Amino acid sequence: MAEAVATKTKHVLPPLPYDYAALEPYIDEQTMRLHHDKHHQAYVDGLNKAEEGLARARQSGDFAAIQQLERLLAFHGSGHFNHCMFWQNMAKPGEGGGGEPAGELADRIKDDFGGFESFKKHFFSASVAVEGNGWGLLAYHPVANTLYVQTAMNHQNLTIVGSVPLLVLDVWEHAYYLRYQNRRADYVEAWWNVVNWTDVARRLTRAGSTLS
Ligand code: MN3
Repeated sequence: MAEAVATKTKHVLPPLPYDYAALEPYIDEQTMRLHHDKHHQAYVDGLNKAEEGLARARQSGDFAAIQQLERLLAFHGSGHFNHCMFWQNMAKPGEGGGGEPAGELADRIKDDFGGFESFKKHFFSASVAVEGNGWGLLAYHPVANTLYVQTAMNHQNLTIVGSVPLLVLDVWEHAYYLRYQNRRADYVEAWWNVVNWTDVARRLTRAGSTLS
């Protein structure tokens, strides 16, 4: 009897939690449409394709393409999940977007970075300095019980295994080029106006932060 191929629900593109124009003037509507509908969709499709390829390999027992399949899984899987978080990490300016963190998140940032302003400088510098395509991340590591600013080349390279991202900033050119052209620093500076700190704080709690 042939072994059944495990079939999983395909990944789907989640809708934005706000209008395409909600992050204006900091992130423009056209960028959001292309970024969400085209770029993010491509990662969803790529992840589904990688998972299908892996399922076929298991079924046939032919693992000749395993190295490429695992690479595609990491790239498109990280691309998909990073973007899911990125949209949630932002909100309309003045209506959830912007301002400063509060509560435990603010306390942790003070403990681990010396304060919000020094965290911002660290995160800003790391994000602007990403070589080529990548991300700036604020992540919590449950083993170290520490927040780290990290960077990712492409979607995943250079990050610390086991860390839980709380806040991610896409610095691929497709995220800002239409409005900011080559001025990535201007985009990163403007982006603080749309950060949804409530969402970031919720993720810290869910990650099991044990500040005491
Ligand atoms: Mn992107």
